[in-house]
Amino acid sequence: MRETFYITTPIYYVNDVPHIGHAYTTIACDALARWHRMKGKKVYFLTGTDEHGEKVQKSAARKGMTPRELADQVVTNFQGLTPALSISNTAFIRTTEPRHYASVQELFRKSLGNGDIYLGEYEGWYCVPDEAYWTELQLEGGNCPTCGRAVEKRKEPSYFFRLSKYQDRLLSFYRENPRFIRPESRRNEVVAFVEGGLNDLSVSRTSLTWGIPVPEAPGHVIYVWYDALTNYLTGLGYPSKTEDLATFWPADLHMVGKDILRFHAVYWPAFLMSAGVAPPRGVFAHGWWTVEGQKMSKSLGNVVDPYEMVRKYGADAFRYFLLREVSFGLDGDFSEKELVRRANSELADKLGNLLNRTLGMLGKYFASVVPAPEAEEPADAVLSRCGRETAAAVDAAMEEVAFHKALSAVIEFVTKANEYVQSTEPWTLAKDPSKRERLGTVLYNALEAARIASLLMSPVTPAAAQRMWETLAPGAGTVEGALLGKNGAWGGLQAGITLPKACIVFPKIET
Ligand code: ME8
Repeated sequence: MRETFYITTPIYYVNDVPHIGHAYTTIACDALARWHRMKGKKVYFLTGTDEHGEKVQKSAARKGMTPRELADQVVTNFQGLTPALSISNTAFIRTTEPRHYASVQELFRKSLGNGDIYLGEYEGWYCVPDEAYWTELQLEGGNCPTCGRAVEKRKEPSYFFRLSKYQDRLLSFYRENPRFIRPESRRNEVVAFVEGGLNDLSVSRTSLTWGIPVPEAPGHVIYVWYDALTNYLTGLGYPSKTEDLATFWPADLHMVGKDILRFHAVYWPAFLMSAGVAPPRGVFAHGWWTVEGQKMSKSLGNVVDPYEMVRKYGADAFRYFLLREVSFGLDGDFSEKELVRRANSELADKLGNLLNRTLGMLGKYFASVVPAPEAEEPADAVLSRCGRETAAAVDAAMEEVAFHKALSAVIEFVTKANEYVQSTEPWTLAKDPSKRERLGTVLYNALEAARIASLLMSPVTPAAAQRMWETLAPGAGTVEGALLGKNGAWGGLQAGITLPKACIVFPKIET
């Protein structure tokens, strides 16, 4: 049976337009989805929108719309990210879909039935923008500990989830699954939080109407995080026993920002354990972007619009920068100047140039027909070994969700391939007819390095990789459909085919 891989993005609130944070999570998931497909796995990649809750209700009221009208309008901005950013998601889920109501209510009913959800009364400090209650102790300077904004005292009848009961089960789950929470530093934070003791969690609201009703409890609406997390099951068809559910659950990876790790790594597995559903296999928390050294905020007017970045630089360069610039998991600083510098010096000057200059020489010396490689010299062996080692290094990096390592390995390989061309001097070989075989071998190897690089880059720069691929492997299908095992071995470039005289996949970005 084919191995499977189920990856999810958080579902995004429709009270706002997409920004770099949304683009980042989605692009990271897309790169992983593409990589696992290339390894021959059957991949399910889910993204979508979180449409209930107080934030959306309030935003809509401010705009004089119903929450549904606002959701219908804003969702198109998130759905539009798929083509704009070259995202290969399998499906898109909206929490306002009837199938999701059925799913959330079923999960909730399971825990009501076994007593893990009970009716009580909630009193606490509520942060409206974050939709989170805090205890007196958790407040920082009287404000919300995550966003720093003012909180308000609230009291209401509420259903509670018996989270306290799951403390030990969660801790042993973390122990038995050391890779469940990544990166390691975040895992330690979560473990410490759970070790500190868990309070039961309020999972319904009476103060709110925009949400999924608690089954058989008029006036109670299910807490937006309980609703939202369940999307990962709904997407596969839960509660119906669908083939997708049997094939892809438990999820391999929920990719999230560091601010929403606790919901995914503590509450979500506990809800599932209570309902008798297996918890996911992994949660990875990435860091946050500042913009030119400053916190991104509407009031500063420095919110990065992914659509604008794509218009200015293309999706490939934007994707590349986000995944190349920081050690995945840590915070980073977004700067357009840095984006342009990296795109020009790494993508255009190194990768693009390797292909284009070699095609130029092939045109000049071999009428663009790929020669068969002849006797191998030490420099050739070094290059092909480097190609094989790079593929292995990229694989290891992608397994540990370290995009920056994968990309720097590919760029290093491309740099070596350019040095190979520089040191073998095809232009000198071309002057000596007795060196014709050697010249052919050198050009073959340089093109082969570009072919391998295009395959390894394709999860991150899919459009350029496709152009390189159709140039170097005509008739081999799309790079999206390529398999590492079948297409990634050194020597896959076909001799005897005619290639174009030039191919500029990464034009220099003018500033
Ligand atoms: O949290 N840098 O939705 P959301 C990097 N609906 N990532 C950032 C960021 C920044 N400056 N700002 C935000 C929600 N993010 C819930 C999720 S899932 C069941 C429900 C990331 O629209 C943030 O970390 O607020 C999070 O992963 C995503 O954008 C959230 O978006």
